[in-house]
Amino acid sequence: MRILRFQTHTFAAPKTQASMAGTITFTMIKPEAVAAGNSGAILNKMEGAGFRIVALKKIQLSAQRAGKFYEVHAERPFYGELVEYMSSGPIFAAVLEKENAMSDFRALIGATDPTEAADGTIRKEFAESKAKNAVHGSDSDENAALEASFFFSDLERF
Ligand code: RTP
Ligand code: MG
Repeated sequence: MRILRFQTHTFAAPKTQASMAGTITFTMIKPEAVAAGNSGAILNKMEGAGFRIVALKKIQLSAQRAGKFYEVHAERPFYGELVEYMSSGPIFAAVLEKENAMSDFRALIGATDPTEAADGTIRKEFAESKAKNAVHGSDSDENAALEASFFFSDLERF
Protein backbone atom coordinates (compact mmCIF):
# COMPACT_ATOMS: atom_id res chain seq x y z
CA MET A 1 0.00 0.00 0.00
CA ARG A 2 1.28 3.45 -0.90
CA ILE A 3 1.56 5.86 1.95
CA LEU A 4 0.68 9.37 1.04
CA ARG A 5 2.91 11.86 2.66
CA PHE A 6 1.69 15.37 3.08
CA GLN A 7 4.38 17.90 2.87
CA THR A 8 4.31 20.40 5.68
CA HIS A 9 4.78 24.02 4.84
CA THR A 10 6.15 26.69 7.06
CA PHE A 11 4.12 29.84 6.76
CA ALA A 12 6.35 32.83 7.22
CA ALA A 13 5.00 36.34 7.62
CA PRO A 14 5.24 38.18 4.31
CA LYS A 15 8.47 40.13 4.15
CA THR A 16 7.93 43.80 3.58
CA GLN A 17 10.27 46.72 3.92
CA ALA A 18 8.43 47.44 7.15
CA SER A 19 10.58 44.86 8.94
CA MET A 20 13.84 46.59 7.99
CA ALA A 21 15.61 48.64 10.66
CA GLY A 22 14.98 52.35 10.56
CA THR A 23 12.17 52.34 8.01
CA ILE A 24 9.12 52.24 10.27
CA THR A 25 7.72 54.42 12.98
CA PHE A 26 4.58 54.29 15.08
CA THR A 27 2.04 57.07 15.54
CA MET A 28 -1.25 57.77 17.25
CA ILE A 29 -3.73 60.51 16.43
CA LYS A 30 -4.71 61.48 19.96
CA PRO A 31 -8.29 61.69 21.32
CA GLU A 32 -8.85 65.45 21.04
CA ALA A 33 -7.66 65.51 17.40
CA VAL A 34 -9.94 62.58 16.51
CA ALA A 35 -12.87 64.25 18.32
CA ALA A 36 -12.20 67.54 16.50
CA GLY A 37 -12.52 65.78 13.13
CA ASN A 38 -8.87 66.28 12.20
CA SER A 39 -7.95 62.62 11.59
CA GLY A 40 -8.27 62.79 7.80
CA ALA A 41 -6.30 66.03 7.49
CA ILE A 42 -3.54 64.66 9.75
CA LEU A 43 -3.29 61.36 7.82
CA ASN A 44 -3.18 63.42 4.62
CA LYS A 45 -0.18 65.37 5.97
CA MET A 46 1.59 62.14 6.84
CA GLU A 47 1.04 60.63 3.38
CA GLY A 48 1.86 63.97 1.75
CA ALA A 49 5.23 63.93 3.53
CA GLY A 50 6.03 60.55 2.00
CA PHE A 51 4.99 58.17 4.76
CA ARG A 52 3.26 54.99 3.62
CA ILE A 53 0.51 53.67 5.89
CA VAL A 54 1.49 50.07 6.73
CA ALA A 55 -1.24 49.56 9.35
CA LEU A 56 -4.10 51.68 10.71
CA LYS A 57 -6.88 51.17 13.24
CA LYS A 58 -9.34 53.19 15.34
CA ILE A 59 -9.32 51.99 18.92
CA GLN A 60 -10.03 53.25 22.45
CA LEU A 61 -7.41 52.40 25.06
CA SER A 62 -8.47 51.41 28.55
CA ALA A 63 -6.70 53.37 31.30
CA GLN A 64 -4.74 50.21 32.04
CA ARG A 65 -3.50 49.85 28.45
CA ALA A 66 -2.71 53.57 28.15
CA GLY A 67 -0.79 53.28 31.43
CA LYS A 68 1.18 50.36 30.02
CA PHE A 69 1.94 52.18 26.77
CA TYR A 70 3.28 55.24 28.64
CA GLU A 71 4.96 53.21 31.43
CA VAL A 72 8.27 54.96 30.69
CA HIS A 73 6.66 58.20 31.96
CA ALA A 74 5.29 56.62 35.15
CA GLU A 75 7.44 58.83 37.40
CA ARG A 76 6.68 62.07 35.53
CA PRO A 77 4.24 64.52 37.18
CA PHE A 78 1.91 64.47 34.14
CA TYR A 79 1.59 60.65 33.99
CA GLY A 80 -1.88 60.41 35.59
CA GLU A 81 -3.24 63.20 33.42
CA LEU A 82 -1.64 61.62 30.32
CA VAL A 83 -3.19 58.20 30.99
CA GLU A 84 -6.62 59.73 31.63
CA TYR A 85 -6.43 61.81 28.46
CA MET A 86 -5.16 59.01 26.20
CA SER A 87 -7.97 56.73 27.36
CA SER A 88 -10.67 59.45 27.17
CA GLY A 89 -11.79 58.64 23.61
CA PRO A 90 -10.90 56.75 20.46
CA ILE A 91 -7.54 57.25 18.79
CA PHE A 92 -6.08 56.18 15.47
CA ALA A 93 -2.99 53.99 15.80
CA ALA A 94 -0.78 53.55 12.74
CA VAL A 95 2.49 52.10 11.55
CA LEU A 96 4.21 54.28 8.95
CA GLU A 97 7.02 53.48 6.55
CA LYS A 98 9.65 55.76 5.02
CA GLU A 99 13.43 55.98 4.95
CA ASN A 100 14.60 57.46 8.27
CA ALA A 101 11.02 57.09 9.46
CA MET A 102 11.46 57.84 13.15
CA SER A 103 13.51 61.04 12.85
CA ASP A 104 11.72 62.35 9.75
CA PHE A 105 8.39 61.81 11.49
CA ARG A 106 9.51 63.62 14.66
CA ALA A 107 10.45 66.55 12.40
CA LEU A 108 7.04 66.42 10.71
CA ILE A 109 5.10 66.49 14.00
CA GLY A 110 7.23 69.19 15.65
CA ALA A 111 8.02 69.98 19.29
CA THR A 112 5.92 68.50 22.13
CA ASP A 113 4.68 71.99 23.02
CA PRO A 114 2.87 73.49 20.00
CA THR A 115 4.01 76.99 20.96
CA GLU A 116 7.55 75.74 20.27
CA ALA A 117 6.65 73.72 17.15
CA ALA A 118 7.94 74.98 13.80
CA ASP A 119 5.58 76.35 11.14
CA GLY A 120 4.20 73.64 8.89
CA THR A 121 4.42 70.90 11.53
CA ILE A 122 1.39 68.83 12.50
CA ARG A 123 1.47 69.97 16.13
CA LYS A 124 1.77 73.63 15.14
CA GLU A 125 -1.38 73.26 13.05
CA PHE A 126 -3.48 70.85 15.09
CA ALA A 127 -2.28 70.65 18.74
CA GLU A 128 -4.38 72.31 21.46
CA SER A 129 -1.66 72.37 24.14
CA LYS A 130 1.52 70.65 25.33
CA ALA A 131 -0.59 67.88 26.85
CA LYS A 132 -3.23 67.66 24.10
CA ASN A 133 -0.78 67.75 21.24
CA ALA A 134 -2.68 65.90 18.47
CA VAL A 135 -0.19 63.15 17.64
CA HIS A 136 2.33 60.73 19.06
CA GLY A 137 5.59 59.77 17.37
CA SER A 138 8.06 57.10 18.48
CA ASP A 139 11.36 58.43 19.83
CA SER A 140 13.70 55.62 18.69
CA ASP A 141 13.74 52.76 16.18
CA GLU A 142 13.61 50.32 19.07
CA ASN A 143 10.53 51.97 20.58
CA ALA A 144 8.92 52.21 17.13
CA ALA A 145 9.14 48.42 16.80
CA LEU A 146 7.87 47.84 20.36
CA GLU A 147 5.00 50.33 20.02
CA ALA A 148 3.94 48.97 16.61
CA SER A 149 3.80 45.47 18.12
CA PHE A 150 1.75 46.78 21.06
CA PHE A 151 -1.10 47.48 18.59
CA PHE A 152 -0.55 45.35 15.48
CA SER A 153 0.29 41.76 14.62
CA ASP A 154 2.31 40.96 11.47
CA LEU A 155 -0.94 39.91 9.77
CA GLU A 156 -2.29 43.47 10.11
CA ARG A 157 0.67 45.12 8.32
CA PHE A 158 0.76 45.56 4.56
P1 RTP B 1 4.83 61.63 22.26
O1 RTP B 1 5.59 60.60 23.05
O2 RTP B 1 3.34 61.63 22.53
O3 RTP B 1 5.16 61.58 20.79
O4 RTP B 1 5.32 63.07 22.72
P2 RTP B 1 6.81 63.60 22.92
O5 RTP B 1 7.80 62.50 22.69
O6 RTP B 1 6.96 64.84 22.11
O7 RTP B 1 6.78 64.00 24.45
P3 RTP B 1 7.04 63.09 25.75
O8 RTP B 1 8.03 63.78 26.61
O9 RTP B 1 7.32 61.67 25.34
O10 RTP B 1 5.62 63.16 26.48
C1 RTP B 1 4.58 62.27 26.15
C2 RTP B 1 3.27 63.03 26.14
O11 RTP B 1 2.91 63.42 27.45
C3 RTP B 1 2.19 64.65 27.39
N1 RTP B 1 2.92 65.66 28.13
N2 RTP B 1 2.31 66.51 28.91
N3 RTP B 1 1.75 68.57 30.74
C4 RTP B 1 3.01 68.37 30.35
O12 RTP B 1 3.94 69.05 30.74
C5 RTP B 1 3.27 67.29 29.42
N4 RTP B 1 4.46 66.93 28.96
C6 RTP B 1 4.22 65.91 28.14
C7 RTP B 1 2.07 65.04 25.94
O13 RTP B 1 0.85 64.50 25.43
C8 RTP B 1 3.27 64.33 25.34
O14 RTP B 1 3.11 64.16 23.96
MG1 MG C 1 7.58 60.58 23.57
